[in-house]
Amino acid sequence: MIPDDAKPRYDRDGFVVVRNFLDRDALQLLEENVNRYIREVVPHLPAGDAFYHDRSKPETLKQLQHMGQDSFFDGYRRDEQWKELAELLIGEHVEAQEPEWFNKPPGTEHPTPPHQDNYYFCLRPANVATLWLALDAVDEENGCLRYVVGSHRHGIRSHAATKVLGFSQGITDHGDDDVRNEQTILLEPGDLVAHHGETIHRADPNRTASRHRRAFAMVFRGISCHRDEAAYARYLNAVQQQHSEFSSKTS
Ligand SMILES: O=C(O)CCC(=O)C(=O)O
Repeated sequence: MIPDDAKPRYDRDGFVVVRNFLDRDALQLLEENVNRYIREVVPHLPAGDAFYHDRSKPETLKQLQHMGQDSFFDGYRRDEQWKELAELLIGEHVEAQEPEWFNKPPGTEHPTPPHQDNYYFCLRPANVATLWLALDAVDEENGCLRYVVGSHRHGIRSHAATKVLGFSQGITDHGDDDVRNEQTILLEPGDLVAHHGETIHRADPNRTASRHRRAFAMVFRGISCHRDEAAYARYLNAVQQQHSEFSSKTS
């Protein structure tokens, strides 16, 4: 299931695709729980844990954070299959952050700005990986991920505030060279892509009329990482500012 060359590819490119990471039963169990969470938990969550394109339209739900507040998802952080892949790629014992869910609902202008996850996490060393599992078929039309190949080897680029709720920071000097070196990641439900915390990535909006682009993700950090607290406080400040700008627009 995990390809033999997963680790060398991840080290070289900053990402690796694992086809059929979850079999049918495991995918079904995950989907059932995501659907239950959306139906039963999401309506009671504070705005910071569930982002909508338009809060008055439940079908425009686009991002869930802090899913570990649910006992299924808290336990899922310790799932052996996910942990095994994360440890292989990161090269040390890991711990999982709380699960997240990302959607691009059809007919919404919701791009993912180019960014590096570790600009948000502020972990040193950057022994951190995001494991992102497709729940829908993901392609160029509905907003697949696009990675700048090898970009995890060149450090953190300059970021600044974006206008995209859920992705508060984007790379300021992202340009043609980055786009030329991008690889698009086309996935079927149950396929997974893992990326290094410093790999530059982005995604276009969903241009389809009716297909969602749902994904479930967990971030794993090596136990040797520590957080640069000063950098993290600056990041949290920027997030807070973005959220208050969004709530003053919608209230
Ligand atoms: O789902 C997306 O469009 C972006 C996800 C992402 O940037 C991440 O998981 O690091």
